[in-house]
Amino acid sequence: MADHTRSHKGKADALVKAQLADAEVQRGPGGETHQLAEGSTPVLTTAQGIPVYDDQNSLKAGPRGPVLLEDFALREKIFHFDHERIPERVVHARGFGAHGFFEITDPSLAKLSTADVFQRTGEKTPAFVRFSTVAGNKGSADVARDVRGFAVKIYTQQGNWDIVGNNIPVFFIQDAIKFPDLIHAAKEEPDRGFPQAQTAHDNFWDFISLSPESMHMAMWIMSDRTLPRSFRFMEGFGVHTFRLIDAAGATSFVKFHWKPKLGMQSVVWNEAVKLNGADPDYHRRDLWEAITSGNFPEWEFGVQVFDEAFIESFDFDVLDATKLIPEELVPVKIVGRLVLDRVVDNFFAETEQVAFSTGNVPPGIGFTNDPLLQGRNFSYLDTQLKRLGSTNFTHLPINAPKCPFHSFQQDGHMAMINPKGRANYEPNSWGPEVGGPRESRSIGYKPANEQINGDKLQAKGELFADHYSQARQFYISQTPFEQTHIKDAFVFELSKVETPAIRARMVSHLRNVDEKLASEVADGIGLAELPKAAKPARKIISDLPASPALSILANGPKRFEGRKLGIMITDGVDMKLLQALQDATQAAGGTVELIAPKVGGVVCSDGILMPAKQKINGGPSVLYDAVAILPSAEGAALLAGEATAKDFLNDAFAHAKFIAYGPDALPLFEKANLATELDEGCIAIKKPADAKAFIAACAELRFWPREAKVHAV
Ligand code: HDE
Repeated sequence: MADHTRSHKGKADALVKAQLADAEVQRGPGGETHQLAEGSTPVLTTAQGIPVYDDQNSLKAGPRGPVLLEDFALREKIFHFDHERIPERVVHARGFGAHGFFEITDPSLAKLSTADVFQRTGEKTPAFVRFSTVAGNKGSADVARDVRGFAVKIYTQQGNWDIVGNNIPVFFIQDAIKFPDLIHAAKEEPDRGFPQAQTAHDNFWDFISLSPESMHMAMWIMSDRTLPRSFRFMEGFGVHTFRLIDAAGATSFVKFHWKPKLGMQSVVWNEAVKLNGADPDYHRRDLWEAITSGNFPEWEFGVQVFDEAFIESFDFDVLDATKLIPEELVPVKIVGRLVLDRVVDNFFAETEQVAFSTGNVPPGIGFTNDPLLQGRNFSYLDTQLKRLGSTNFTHLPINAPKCPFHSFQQDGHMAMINPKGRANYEPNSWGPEVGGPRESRSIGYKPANEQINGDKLQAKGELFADHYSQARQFYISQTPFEQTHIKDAFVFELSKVETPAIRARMVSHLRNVDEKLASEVADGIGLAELPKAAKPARKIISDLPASPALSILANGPKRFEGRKLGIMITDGVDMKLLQALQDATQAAGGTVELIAPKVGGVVCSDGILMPAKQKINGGPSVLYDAVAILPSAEGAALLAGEATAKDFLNDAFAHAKFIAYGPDALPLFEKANLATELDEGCIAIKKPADAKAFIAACAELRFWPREAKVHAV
C-alpha cells in the first residue's frame, strides 16, 4: 500500500503548524514555496514511487524555455488529475455518508428470520449509511425540495445487507419500467439543461399529471417531508414489502422502518430557499458536526410484520410501492437501532464509491414480487459497473464484506483480491484443502418457497388501480399547518409550470384527493374555474381514517436536543446572560453558535474576548432552530444600521422561530419594524434565570401561532 501522507484527523493540528513553519523557510528562485521533507516528513513520490525533487516547476529547456516531454512526473500528475472524476450517480448523485453500527435490541426477529444479524441482541454490526437527494446533480444544494435517499449497508457475518430506502414510505411509480421516464421528467429538461434540483417545471408535472399512480407520492413530496431540517431528523423506510424467512423456510412479510431518536423536523419553504444560498452544504455539515462533536445520530429500527391473512384483508396490494400500511393497522415494532458514530476518512473512497443494491440480502431476508423491487434488483449492478468501472467494485474496502468470503470470480480491471492456488472452478477434484470453497446446505442463501403460475402478459395487480384513497388519507392525517404547506407547495410548483393545461390537469387529480385542497390550489394559481375531476380507475375509498403517525408536527420531539441556537452578540454583551443561554442550551442537549460583527469575536461585559463562529452576513438566522439577540446598547445601535442584522431578525420572525432578546436589543426590533409585533414567541431575557424558560419554550421548535399570522412561508 502507498504511504498516504495526508493529514489524519488527530495529527491535523500539528501538521498544519508544521506546514505553516515550512512555508516560511523555503523559497525558490521564482519566489515559489518549497516545502522540503526533513526529519520524519515522508518524501513526495510519483505513483511509481520515484522521489520528487521539485513539485513547483516543470522540467524546461532553460527557465523561459519549452517544457520537456521527458518530465514523467508532470505527465503522470496531470494524467491522474484528468481522470479524477467518475460518473455521478444517475439519480441520488448528491449524497453524504457516515459509518456506524446496527444493533438488534429485541430477540423476537430471530424466530421469524434466520438472518444471522438478527440472532444476537446487543451485538454491534458495522454499518454505512448514505443520505442523498434524488434529482439534483452532485454539486446541487442540500435543502432542495426532494425525496431523500436513506441507504443503509449492514456488514453482517453472512454478507452485506443493503436496505436502499428513502425518507418517504411510498414511491411515484408501480413498475420499474417507468423509472427512466420518471427520472427524465424530474431532472433538467434536455434541451435547456435546467432547472437544477427542482421539480417545479413543466416536464415533471406533465409526467405526474399523466400518471395517476403518482398521486399519493405527489402529496408526500409537496409536504414538509421533502424539506428535512437535518438527516438526523428524518425517518427512513425500506418502502417495498420484503420477506423474513425462518428456519423452516416459512415467510412473514415485512416493511422496514428507521425512526430518528431526536424526532422529526422540517424547515419551511422560504427558509429552504435562503438556506440553499447561505449554506448549500447545510445537511452534510450538520451531520459532520453532530458526529465529530460526539452527538451520534441514532435511529430505531422497526418492523411491520404481517401475514397472508393480513394481505387478504388489506384494501391495497402490498406489492404496490405507491401504498403504505398505516402504523395504526400494523404497528411498527422497534427491534433494533442504528447509530452513526464515525465520519468518513475520504469522501471519494467511501461516500462516492459506496455501491448499494437491493439485491444484497443475506440468508433469512427475501424479496416479494413488487415489480418496482424486481426491476431495482436488475438495475443496481449495472449502475455500479458504469460508475465504478469494474466488476471488482466489491474489492473496494467500503463495498467489501467484513465477513470471510470466497468465490471463483476472478480477474477483470483492478482486481485487488487475487486468490492463490490452482482451483478456480468447481466442482473440482482437489479436495477440501486446496479445492476452494463449497456450497452450503445449512447456511447458503435460499429464496422463500413460492409457487408461481401465470400467463405471460404486461399487466399489474387489480388493486394497483386505486390511485387516490391513500393520497386522501395522507392529506387528512396532517395538521392544519402541514396542510397549508402542502397547498402552498402545490401553488408554488404549479406556478412555475408554464403550460396552463398541465396546471389544470394536476388540479383535476387533486379534486379526487380533497375538494378543499383542490379549490385552494386552483385559487392560488389563478385558475378561472375548477376543471372536472379526473376519472378514477377504481372507486376511491373515502372513509379511510386519518393516520396520525404520518404527521411530522403531531409527533414533534418536544425538546431542543440536537438543535442549534444562534446568538447574535456585540462588544459589551452581558456575559452573565450569554453564559446563562449557553448553559440552558447545553443542558437541553442543544448547541450554540455565536454570531458577531467580526468573526474574531467581541469583548464581553467582563472584558473577556469571546470568539465568534460567524460574521453576521455569514450566519443568517435560517441556519438556526432558534435565535437570541444579545447586544450591548451601543452594539444594538450598530446592528440597527446593518441590513443583514435586520434580515436576521425579520427572517427569524417570519419563520416562526423563538427569539430571545436582551435588555438592549429593542432598537434592532424597531429598525426591523417588529417592535410592535412582539408575541409570546419573542422572549425577553432580563436575568440569567430567563434563559431556561426560553430554551424550554424552544422545545416546540417553532412558535406556530405566529406562522398562521405572518404566513411568510
Ligand atoms: Fe434507486 N437507483 N431505483 N430507488 N436508489 C439508484 O443506483 C432504481 C428506487 C435509491 O446512496 C441507482 O448506485 C430503479 C426506489 C437510493 O448510493 C440506480 C428504480 C427507492 C439510491 C437506481 C429505483 C430507491 C438509489 C443510481 C425503479 C426507494 C442511492 C446510483 C425500479 C426505496 C444509493 C446507484 C446511494 C440509487 C435504480 C427506485 C432508492 C440507477 C431502476 C423505489 C437511496 O441503480
